[in-house]
Amino acid sequence: MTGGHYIALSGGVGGAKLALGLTKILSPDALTIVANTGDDFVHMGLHISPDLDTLLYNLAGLANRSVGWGREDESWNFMAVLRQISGECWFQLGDKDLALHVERTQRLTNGETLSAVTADVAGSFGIEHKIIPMSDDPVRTMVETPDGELSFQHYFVRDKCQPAVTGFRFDGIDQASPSPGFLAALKRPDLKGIIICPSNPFVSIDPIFALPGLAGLLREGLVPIVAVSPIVGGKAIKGPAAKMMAELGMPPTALAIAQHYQDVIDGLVIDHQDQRIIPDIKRINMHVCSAQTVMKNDADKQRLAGQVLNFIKDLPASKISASKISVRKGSA
Ligand code: FO1
Repeated sequence: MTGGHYIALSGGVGGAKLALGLTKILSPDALTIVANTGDDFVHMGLHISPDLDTLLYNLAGLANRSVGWGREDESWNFMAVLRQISGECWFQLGDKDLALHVERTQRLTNGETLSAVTADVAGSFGIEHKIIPMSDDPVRTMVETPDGELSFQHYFVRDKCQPAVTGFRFDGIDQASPSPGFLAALKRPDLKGIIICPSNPFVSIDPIFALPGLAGLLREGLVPIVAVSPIVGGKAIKGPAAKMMAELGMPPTALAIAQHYQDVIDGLVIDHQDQRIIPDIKRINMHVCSAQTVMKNDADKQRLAGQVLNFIKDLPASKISASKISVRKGSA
């Protein structure tokens, strides 16, 4: 693997799989994983950071691999008593998971940054790779529906993604800055590429790109940006991405993903199942390659990570079309 540094942008479940694959190939100094924090919320007085925690648990080998969030070998005594005393039970907090939320809340209340707390927890879990929040400032994804706005976790967990979405708002984004670790990675002279993991584009990736100043930093870096489509064969592997696309009037296809990211990315990795749309993606001036993007085990994750890195290496910055550079010169 030639040297250089890569940034991976990730939400929860799907993104964490590719992030894990990348850690099997890239050394800790060659990779920075940036997690969406738009899903964060304060629940029963506790600051919960679902995408950061999904990444932490996946990289520490502690994740509940079947459910996709939380820890394996969890116990549920806290929830059992909470139910008994008629507490809020729509959001499941395992006993071991709870310790992380209590400790994080305590340290944030004492004035520590989310980056600092995350770095310490990662170290305690034996994780050597950098997992950092997109921002240390509060950003909260609000889901717009015909009946008004919902906080993300109310939409996703309490209401089980049932409400039709009409749009999204990232509350706090105008006052938020990219986290120090994110800024440092973007400014590294050896930065070779940015990888958008197969997470939900609207609620896991768009909040990251919405950070003020990021477009300008992407222009300065001027490195290839590649995304892995979270839509395979017309549906999302997990989560509400395809349902959201349909509700937003977009066909739930990898081509629609290419169009959604069109002004930002230089290349898209799609699944072999979607090879027939390769000409359509090339027609919108985007590089494309197909791979097995459905990751069922660690070997799949590592293989896909290798294919993404090979793809991104073949996209020298000079291939970034003028239109993208102008967009990256965007107002932000
Ligand atoms: N998702 C659920 O569908 N139900 C839950 O009860 C739930 C609890 C939970 C606790 C901690 C945590 O870090 C994540 C949790 N999630 C739960 C997943 C979470 O809502 C999603 O991972 C993200 O917000 C979307 O990726």
